[in-house]
Amino acid sequence: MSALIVIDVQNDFCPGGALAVPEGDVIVPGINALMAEAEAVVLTQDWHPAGHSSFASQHAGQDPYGLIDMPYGPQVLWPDHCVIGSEGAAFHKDLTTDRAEMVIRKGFRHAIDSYSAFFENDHRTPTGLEGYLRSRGISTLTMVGLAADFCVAFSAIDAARLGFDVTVRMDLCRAIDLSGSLATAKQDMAQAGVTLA
Ligand code: VGL
Ligand code: ZN
Repeated sequence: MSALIVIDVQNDFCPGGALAVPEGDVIVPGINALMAEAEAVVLTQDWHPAGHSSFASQHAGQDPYGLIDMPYGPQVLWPDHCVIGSEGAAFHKDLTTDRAEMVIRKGFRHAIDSYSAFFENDHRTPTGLEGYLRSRGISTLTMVGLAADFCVAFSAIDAARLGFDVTVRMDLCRAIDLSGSLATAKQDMAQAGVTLA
């Protein structure tokens, strides 16, 4: 059985949002069309408490898009975004959410970020998505959404390492592209055995 995983199609990642991904909204109609045909649909939602440790605003002297060392490894600092319950954290208004059987929220622990839908940024703490998919007999995944070079790439690489058959529809993703991060993400995905379509 297969599932479509729609990553973080939220207002803050769309034009006008706090961490806007260029053209983040143009993929919405194509994602809706794919959801209509999918066997199962999972949505992910970036979901941070106010004052989250990934926000540059919490680190004196640091600007957004800088890099710091966290106890679990390097972490990019972001503008405040996807704060729990805010309009920015809501799904894009045109995204059809009715087909979603599961919404998985991530990044809700103050001290650790979570790009991947499977593991937090320590690469150890599970979100529970693996167990959910396996217990439903789902072994084939198609991923789409935002941002291609962060949450989509981390999710796809983790899924491939866990043994899922993973395809990323790059035409239905858009990237932040911080100093070459999109090219690196594509290379890393291909190397992990992810199919880029
Ligand atoms: C994301 C940066 C911070 C993403 C989430 O969805 O790609 N990127 N939080
Ligand atoms: Zn985030």
